Amino acid sequence: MNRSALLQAKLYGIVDLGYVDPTALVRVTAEMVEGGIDVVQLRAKGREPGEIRRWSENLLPICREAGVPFFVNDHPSIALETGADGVHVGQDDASMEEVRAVVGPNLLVGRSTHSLEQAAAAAADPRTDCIGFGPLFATPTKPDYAPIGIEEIRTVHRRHPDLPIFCIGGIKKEKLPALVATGARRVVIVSGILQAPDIAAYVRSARSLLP
Ligand code: TZP
Ligand code: MG
Repeated sequence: MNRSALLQAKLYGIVDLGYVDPTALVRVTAEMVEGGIDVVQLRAKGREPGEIRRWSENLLPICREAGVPFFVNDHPSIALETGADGVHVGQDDASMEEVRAVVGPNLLVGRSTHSLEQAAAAAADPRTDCIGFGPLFATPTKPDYAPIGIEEIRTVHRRHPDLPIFCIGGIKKEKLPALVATGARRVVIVSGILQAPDIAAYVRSARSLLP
């Protein structure tokens, strides 16, 4: 899996254990894939590494079969050991040097960014394959972060045309037309997807709103 898969990606879904019971992980991931999700991430804050490794092993084949890149949040070694396509790290996680020392040159590495400055720093580092940019709106999924709004979306895309930028935070499908109009090209939706009564239908419909 290389960075071009991320450039083509539009809709990134996170299977977040804050919303999904472990017993439903496989079903939810399969429904996201069925709906046409472009990237899947497993996010399991505060869970045991052994559990995360097992869940990652369970979800990876579903994504692999569909050609969907699979990321593990926060744990470079689990991403490497389970054969995931990538790892996603935050500003307060390991440096890119440390992450690459674990995962090597081939895994995809994503980094959360919360400002134009952080996006520029990530874009300047060729070891970073994609970024999350947000939270755009307040969200219970990441409650401790101030929303950054949508004013900088156009600027961040203009400044970093070759970097896959995924807008994130408080995005529901109803907001997609306005976000696209302000220059967003790729988005992450977490709770909107995971709380939908029909996950595959929600993903399909959100995906269709991203040109
Ligand atoms: N990083 C920035 S906002 C966020 C993360 C993981 C949560 C997005 O979740 P939701 O439910 O789509 O607002
Ligand atoms: Mg993290």
